Amino acid sequence: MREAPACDVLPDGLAARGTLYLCTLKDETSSSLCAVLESCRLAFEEPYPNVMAVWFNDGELGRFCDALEGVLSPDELASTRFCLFEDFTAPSPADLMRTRSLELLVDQVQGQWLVELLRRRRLLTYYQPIVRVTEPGQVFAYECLLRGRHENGSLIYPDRLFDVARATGMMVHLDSMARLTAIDDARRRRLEARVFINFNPTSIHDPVTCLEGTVAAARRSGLPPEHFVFEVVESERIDDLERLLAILEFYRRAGFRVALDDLGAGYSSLSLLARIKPDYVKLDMELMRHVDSDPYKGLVAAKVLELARELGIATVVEGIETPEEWQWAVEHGADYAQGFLFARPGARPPRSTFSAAGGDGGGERG
Ligand code: G
Ligand code: MN
Repeated sequence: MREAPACDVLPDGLAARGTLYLCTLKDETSSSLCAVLESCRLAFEEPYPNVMAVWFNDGELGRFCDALEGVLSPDELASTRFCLFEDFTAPSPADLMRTRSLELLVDQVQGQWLVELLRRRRLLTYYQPIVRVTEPGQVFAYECLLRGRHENGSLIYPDRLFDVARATGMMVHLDSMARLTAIDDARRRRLEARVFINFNPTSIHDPVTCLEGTVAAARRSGLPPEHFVFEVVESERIDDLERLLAILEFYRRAGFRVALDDLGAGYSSLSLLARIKPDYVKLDMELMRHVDSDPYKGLVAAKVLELARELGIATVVEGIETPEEWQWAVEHGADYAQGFLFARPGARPPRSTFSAAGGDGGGERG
């Protein structure tokens, strides 16, 4: 297990030049490694069988790790050990304690890319409207969706950002910076509508220090706290309910609202709904897809809406793509809706392009 990282301090970068020692279990792995080293034109020698000393300079570690992809199997990556030195001296016996799996080096090198991205704040917010089900032409709120930007300007999608962050132990950093980016952007745009901001509680070890930055940014924004709704994502990964409750309590005490995201997806459990009593619950798009024509989904979704109503929790149906799905939401008393039917996410907060009167769903209002 990695140690809990500090939320606001980015991990140190890797040495730019030095010596990399590699030690493999098998001769075949060594041969594959030598081939990769040669293809990268790295200078190396084999002081012992299956031990390689590699001299690297600026950028070469990155090229080496990229070149490993698809050459070494995951098992080989995991079983090969490495040790890194910032100079060109030979290791001492004490350095045996410092060897780690090559898998981790690849993670760290990938993480370098993310460290740079975060340092240079190459993150931006996309917006997707959330509408009142009975007034689908009016924007009630926006969900803030994270995007990264490559140096060449092309977009990086959140799945990729979060995969790398998870693999490199940088979830706290990415998640916290995503929240700050969303809050600052909302402030700059003086958004009148509420903003829903995703947050990943699995990345928070200490709510007070980790969330202080978020609370301070929201206060600085001058927007009222109830303007911000924090959506708990990946609730299926939450193994410590007490900690989650403490985090939500912290947000609420600061005047924010909270939502439970993706209910009905994966393992996201109904019991969480009753335990955490969020202000909003979002029904996952997987559950809503063809909800109007799939009797099983229709029944489950209707029951979730009923339960939320009894608990006094506002409901948001996600991923609405067709007038029929929207119509179902009207008939079953969902409060709010989000989805491509109304608008796709955009860099500038989009309007809703679907209205009850103009929609080809018939235009009746429930
Ligand atoms: O899990 P969460 O609610 O944060 O998911 C938001 C994601 O869902 C965004 O990436 C957004 O692009 C996508 N999304 C939003 N509305 C729709 C929709 O109607 N259909 C599909 N397929 N994806 C959607
Ligand atoms: Mn969400």
